Amino acid sequence: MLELKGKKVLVVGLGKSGLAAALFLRRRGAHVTVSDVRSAEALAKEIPALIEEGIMVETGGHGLLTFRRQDLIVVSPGVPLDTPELAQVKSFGLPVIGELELAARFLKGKTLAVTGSNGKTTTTTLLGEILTAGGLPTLVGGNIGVPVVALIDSSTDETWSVLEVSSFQLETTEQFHPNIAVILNITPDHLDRHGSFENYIRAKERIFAVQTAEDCLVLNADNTPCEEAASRAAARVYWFSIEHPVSQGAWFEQGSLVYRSAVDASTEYVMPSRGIPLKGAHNVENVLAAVCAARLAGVPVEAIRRAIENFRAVEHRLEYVATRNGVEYYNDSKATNVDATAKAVAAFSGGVHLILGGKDKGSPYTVLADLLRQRVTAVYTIGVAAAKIEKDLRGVVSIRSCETLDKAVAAAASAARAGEVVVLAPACSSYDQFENYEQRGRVFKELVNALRD
Ligand code: UMA
Repeated sequence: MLELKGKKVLVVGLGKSGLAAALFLRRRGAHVTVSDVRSAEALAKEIPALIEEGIMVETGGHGLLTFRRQDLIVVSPGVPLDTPELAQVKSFGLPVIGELELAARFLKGKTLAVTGSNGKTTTTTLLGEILTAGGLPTLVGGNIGVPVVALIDSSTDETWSVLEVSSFQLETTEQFHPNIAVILNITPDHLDRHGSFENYIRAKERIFAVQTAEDCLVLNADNTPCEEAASRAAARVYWFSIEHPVSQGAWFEQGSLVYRSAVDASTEYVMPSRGIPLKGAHNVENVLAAVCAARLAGVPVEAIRRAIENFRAVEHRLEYVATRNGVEYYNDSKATNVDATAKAVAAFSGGVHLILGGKDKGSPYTVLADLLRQRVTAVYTIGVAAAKIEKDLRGVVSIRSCETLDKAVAAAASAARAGEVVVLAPACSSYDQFENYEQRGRVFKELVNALRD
C-alpha cells in the first residue's frame, strides 16, 4: 500500500476529484497542497474546509516551484498531462498518478470497472442495481460523479465497487486492477485531449493492462477497436453482441437476451428484449454488457432480469421529458460526441428535430450525414461548434442557426408536428455556454416544461 504519512503530496485541480483526494490524503497523514488555475474568488466555497484541515492552497495558476517540491502528485482527470508544470516534473521522474490510481491502492474488495465512449453511466448504474438485487454489497462511483476515493472508507473485503472509468482517469493508472473490466465500445471522442484516436484507444485499453488470467474482460464483439483489443489482453475475454451469437458471453437472438458462460456450456435464456425499459439499440448493447458482467460476478439470472425490468433511464441519457402538442421531447445532453448522437437519432424511426452544437471536440460531423438524411427533419445549431456543423452538414438536411438553447427549443417547438420528436443530443461538450452537460440538460428540461400544450 502507498505510504502517505509525512509525504509531501500535491493535488492538481480542485474539482470533485481533487477535493476528495486532498481530504483523503490529509487524513492519511500527508502534507497536502492543492493547486488550481481558478482564482481564489472562484474557489471561495472550497478553500475554508481545506485550510481548516491544514491543506495549503495555490490558486490562479500552477507554480513550477510548487510542483517541484513534492514527493507525489495526484492529478484530477480534467487536467491534461501535457500541462507544462506536470510535463516538466514528470521528466524529472516525480511520480504522477490520478485520483483513480490513488483510490485503487486503498480500495478493499472486488472491482468491476466499466469504460467505453458511450453508455458508461447507464451500464454502471444498471450494474450497481443488478449486483444489489443479487444480494452483493455494492458501491458505485467514478466518472459517474462520485470520486473513487470517496468509496474507500465504505469498502470491505466483501464489497463490489462498480466504477465508471474514463480515458482521462485511465491515462494515469499504474496498478489499477479490476476483477471484471468492461469496454462497451470505442469510437472517436476527446481527440482534443488525447491528440489522436490511437492514443485514445491506448488510454481505454489501460483498463485491462494489469489484469491476469484470473480476471475477466467483457468486450463488444460488434466494435472493431474492441475486437482488436482482445489480442492484447491477458484476462479471460467474454463478448457481447446484438448481431450474432458469441463463443462465451451475452447476445441478442430472436428478440431475446441470452448468455453462455463458456464455449462448451449450454445457453441460458435471460429475458425478452421488450422487457428492457430503455429506448434504442445502443441500450440493448449496454444491457447485454451488464448481463455478461453480472453473471461473471455471480448474480443469478432471476435477479438480473428483475433489476433490468425495474431500471429507469438515467437523467440526461435519452431521457423522456414531456409531450407538448403531440411532440415528444427527449434530453440526451450526455450525448457529447458524434457517436452518441448517432445512437440517439437511431433510436427513433424518423421525424427527429435535432439540437446540435456546443464546444467542438475535434471529430467531423460528416459521419452523421446518412442517418440524418433518413431520420432527421431539421437540425438546430447552438454554440461555438455551429459553424463547423453547418459546414459539415450543408445540403444534407435543413439547418437553422439558433445560437442558444432557448432559441433552438422555441424554433424546434414551432416547426415540429404531432408524432415527431425533439431531441437534444448535441454531439459536443457544453463548456462554451453551460457549466457542464447536467446544467445544459436541466435548462433544456425547464425550457420544454415551460412550453404550452
Ligand atoms: N484545472 C486546473 N488545471 C488545469 C485544468 C483544470 O487546475 O490545467 C482545474 C479546474 O479549474 C477545476 C478542476 O481542475 O477546478 C476540475 O477538475 P476535473 O475537470 O478533473 O473535474 P472534477 O470535478 O474533479 O470531475 C472529474 C470528472 N471530470 C472530468 O473528467 C473532466 C468527472 O467526469 C467525474 O464525474 C468526477 O471527476 C468524479 O470522478 C465528468 C466528465 O465530463 C462527468 N467526464 C468526461 C466524460 O464523461 O466525457 C471524461
